[in-house]
Amino acid sequence: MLRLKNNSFFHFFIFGGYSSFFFMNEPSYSGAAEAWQFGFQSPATPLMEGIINFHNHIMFFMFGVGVFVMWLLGRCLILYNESTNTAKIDNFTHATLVEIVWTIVPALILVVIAVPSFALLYSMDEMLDPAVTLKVVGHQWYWSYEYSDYEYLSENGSNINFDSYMLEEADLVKDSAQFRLLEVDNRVILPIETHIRVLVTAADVLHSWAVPSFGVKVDACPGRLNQTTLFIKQSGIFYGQCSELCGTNHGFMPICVEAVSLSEYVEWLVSKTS
Ligand SMILES: [Cu+2]
Repeated sequence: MLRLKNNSFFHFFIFGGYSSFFFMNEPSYSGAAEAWQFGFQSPATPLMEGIINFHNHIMFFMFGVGVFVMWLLGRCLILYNESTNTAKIDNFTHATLVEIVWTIVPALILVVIAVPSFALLYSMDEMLDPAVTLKVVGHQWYWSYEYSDYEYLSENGSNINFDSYMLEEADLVKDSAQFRLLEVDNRVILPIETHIRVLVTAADVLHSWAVPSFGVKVDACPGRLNQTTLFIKQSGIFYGQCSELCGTNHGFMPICVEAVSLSEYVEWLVSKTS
């Protein structure tokens, strides 16, 4: 049901709505891909909502332009057919009015697309005084995570850090909601409705930390620290995968984020540090 409310009219009209219609009876919400999915995953951050809205905005123009160009092509095929050449449109070439129109109209369409595009692009770069910092390190072939803000919580001043490996098929709990190739042994725990800074880097080769429901895909480059922001709006389990070809097990280093309430997050922190 969650999928439905997130699809706007245009998205529904074009194709996303059909996937919502057929998959309305999902048992429970998790941020994972589903079979025969056409549209986006449900957005869990304002950024992903912005991305989906922008997609719908562009699709509107894309369909208009597509239909118009196809119509023009069809007219050309009919009117300029060699055997039945009935074209009597001498003023169509070197016609100043037509040339003004087909220069200005596409320019206006580009402006209407560009303005929200830049707004979205710059808002994705915005870092609002984060309350939590998560450091993500890509390895061949697993992720490791560090929470560097909580040294004072532990007695020996150590940070919270752990590795996150994919669970093998044999280790999955039968009849549970675990996904093959997406479930990990140690999930990332993050609080909802909190501004989170994510710092992404790699230890060996290029990786990419990507979670579709968050609208996040950040390259993990060795020797370089990339930054992105997260504001998760709903609790749940969100899956992603490494999105930069990084070697043999590139497809087997999934990302699993568990978004919980702030109080549950604090409980988890305490259990990790004590
Ligand atoms: Cu990778």
